[in-house]
Amino acid sequence: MNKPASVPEQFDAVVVGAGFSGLYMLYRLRQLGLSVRVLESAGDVGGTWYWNRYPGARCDIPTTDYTYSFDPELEKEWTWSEKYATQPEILEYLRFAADRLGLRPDIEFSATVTSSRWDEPEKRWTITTDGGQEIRCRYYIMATGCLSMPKSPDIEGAGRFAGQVYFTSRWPHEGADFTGQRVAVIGTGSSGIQSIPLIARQASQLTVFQRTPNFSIPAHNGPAPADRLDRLAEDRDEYRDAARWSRGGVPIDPTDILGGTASEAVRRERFEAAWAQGELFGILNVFADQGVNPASNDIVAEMIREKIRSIVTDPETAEALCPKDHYFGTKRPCLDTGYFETYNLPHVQLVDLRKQPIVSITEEGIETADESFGFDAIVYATGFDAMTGALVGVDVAGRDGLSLKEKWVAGPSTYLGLMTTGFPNFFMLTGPGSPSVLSNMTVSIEQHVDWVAGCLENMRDEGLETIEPTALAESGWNQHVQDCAAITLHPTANSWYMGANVPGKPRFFLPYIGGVNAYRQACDEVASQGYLGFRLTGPGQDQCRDGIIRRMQPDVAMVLEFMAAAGLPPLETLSAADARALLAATAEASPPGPEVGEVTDGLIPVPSGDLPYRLYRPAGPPEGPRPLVVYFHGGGWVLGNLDSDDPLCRDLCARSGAVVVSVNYRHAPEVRFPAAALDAFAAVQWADANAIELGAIPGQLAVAGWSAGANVAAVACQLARDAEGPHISGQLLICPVVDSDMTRPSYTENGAGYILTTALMRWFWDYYADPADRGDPRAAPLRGNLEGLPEACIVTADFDPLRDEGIAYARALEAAGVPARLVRARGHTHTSVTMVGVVISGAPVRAEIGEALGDFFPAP
Ligand code: N01
Repeated sequence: MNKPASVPEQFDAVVVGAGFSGLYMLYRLRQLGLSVRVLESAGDVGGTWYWNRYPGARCDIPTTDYTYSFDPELEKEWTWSEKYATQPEILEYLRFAADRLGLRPDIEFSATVTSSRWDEPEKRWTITTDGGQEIRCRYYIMATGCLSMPKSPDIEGAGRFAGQVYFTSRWPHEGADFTGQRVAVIGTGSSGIQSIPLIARQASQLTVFQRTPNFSIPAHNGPAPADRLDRLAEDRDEYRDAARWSRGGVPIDPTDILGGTASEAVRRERFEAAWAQGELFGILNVFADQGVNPASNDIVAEMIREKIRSIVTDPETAEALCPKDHYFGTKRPCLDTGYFETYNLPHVQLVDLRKQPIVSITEEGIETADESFGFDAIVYATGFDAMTGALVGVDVAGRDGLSLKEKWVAGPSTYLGLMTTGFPNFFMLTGPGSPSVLSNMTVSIEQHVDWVAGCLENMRDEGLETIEPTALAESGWNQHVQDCAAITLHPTANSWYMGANVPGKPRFFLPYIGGVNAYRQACDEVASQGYLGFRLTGPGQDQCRDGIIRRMQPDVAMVLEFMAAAGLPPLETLSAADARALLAATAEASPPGPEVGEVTDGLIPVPSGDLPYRLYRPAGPPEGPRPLVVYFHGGGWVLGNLDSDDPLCRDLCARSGAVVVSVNYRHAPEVRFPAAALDAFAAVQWADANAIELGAIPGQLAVAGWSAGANVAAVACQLARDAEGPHISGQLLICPVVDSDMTRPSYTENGAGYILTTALMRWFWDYYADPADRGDPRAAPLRGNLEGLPEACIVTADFDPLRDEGIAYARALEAAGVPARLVRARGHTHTSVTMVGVVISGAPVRAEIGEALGDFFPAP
């Protein structure tokens, strides 16, 4: 029912789409007393479940969880018939919900939004539909779904085929009958994998064209899972709450078992249990580290490949069906019913497009590099322009005519996946940068809708008219989304999560992988902090609390949470002996760091006695001497030893290709200032004099250290300069202590909560040096003469009390004519960069450090 274009209708809000998200949004907006119009291009409610009617289409989240949870009454009135419901049943459910909640009067069907523009003076959106209708509204909400814009066929000759053509994503309402037909299916994603077994039942001949084999596990469909039903019956609210605060939106017990350290029996048992259970979040939870650790992932992947080989009788077909070019989970895994078994049927053939690519679609069928196939029907199961396609598919013009498509040309940019700068009052439900497709959609949808409703309610109560994220908040969120992805294996895959399935689409990890729980927490904090990162305006009002909601690297935050949960006592409350024991226990439990060629321990004879050292020699060529790095461990001159920094030394050795000699200098309180610094200098002199014996190139020596170790390394450089030798090629100072002034802003900002605290630093200083000595350049090298020192690489971390003195040292060195490279470890703490094998986001920083170390020496 299209209205004449002349008089724009006015609504408080327009919602585009009447699927799961649009329907609930409408319900919530109505509750707020807003006037709403939902525009839906389909002829009925249902969204994805309206369009995707292909045979075998089902949800792959158990129906106990793939359901609205906002209304207990609604829940009571609907009973799902099976664990994974069919498309008709889910569509029926959404119809039932729309009717039960009386939503239909506010929905206009067969109305496709073609364009929309923001009118700044009026502070309203004007929405235009394909019928020429214009609607004006204050709030414009896209409930358009993540997988709703089919990917256009990108195969040569696609329009030429004379037979029947079907798209899984636009299946005819009357269905398709393939009885007696020769059918081709192109694509083996979820849609292909669900439909192929059913198409095979009808077709006289089925040929599947596979470009990338996909991981799939049996759905084991049947009655809804009894354990979940029991939990729901016992305490529905508790169960739903557990889902809301879970990682994926379905309650599971996250494992802490690591693939690498689990026994073969445990690995097998966990995998078989997940295989038998047939749930996505089960098979993604075999090991805690399978999403981030290639070796752990390989264990799960290989077990799935074993299953495929055991099901498919023809070995060549089985091998072609085994995914090998991506890590398990980095492309969306599938649940199937008899998928692999289908290839055992005599009339079903698999064509491996990696071996024989499609050359063209012809009038009669499909021509590959090796063969010509004749077909009566071709089914495209080729996927979607995911997450952004439906949003930029509408011509959306924000402030000053800014087009969404143009703004996102290099990839989507959002704040919380909910809004984007330049587009006031424009909301996206499950947009890019939110968990959406990585989660149980129904849980994520309800969270988004509730957040938007809460936001609009707040605006109404405060008399505000517009809301828009700031550029800072948005870029901070984009960074966080990418940081979360970067520590996983996901960016390695050519997946639709990465935009890799659509030719020309920027490669950009689209959803938020930090978890439904972490995401909800971030959204809640934004709201409770006065809508941090949003500008809100209204008559006589302009509010903005600008800021970034998540600046810390996600794995660093996890480590801090883990340590807080472990309830360890603050080191500064312990005696030196107890603190050392605690640190030794931590070192014992830490991953070992990378393999190196050779590790030997020895003693350095210095005037004060023998200092233990450990030498690390890189593996592999070239044979012969290498540059030498003398390394000093961290620990505030009180703690630490050769073991505490062993993984870091291995890492430095492996990355730089230098021989690393780690020196255990004497510690306070037993021996106080300046013993540690003098030991360091003596060790450097010894290493220089014994370079040949150490397998090093004479004259190519650098020093390195972390924290207090960086302090003594920096001091050793000053002492060597003053003594006119030995020659030091460079100094690598990781989060160094270079001053005893504890008043810099980083001490205020980061003085508590990030492991190295102001109190702990005070504890270290008190053990190490008398207050009168703390200004001595051998304690505070920043206060010394910096001229003529070796070039430096200084690493500082955002959440380190020592950050600002590290930066000050780099600047002071530069001012004294000493080249100083400053590496800023974004989102890191004082300790996290050094946590080899624990904090994955530290690896790129250490790669940069390794490169800097290499640069100290002449090219080999
Ligand atoms: O699409 P896909 P889908 N030549 O992109 C191939 C959800 N969903 O519709 O991998 C040859 O996954 C392509 O090959 P490749 C779910 O989130 C859920 O199946 O790009 N082949 C791939 O094999 C899912 O992930 C359910 O090399 C071409 C396939 O087509 C998402 O929707 C059910 C090609 C596309 O797979 C999308 O699934 C269905 C070409 N030119 C979908 N272009 C549930 O169970 C593409 N391909 C809830």
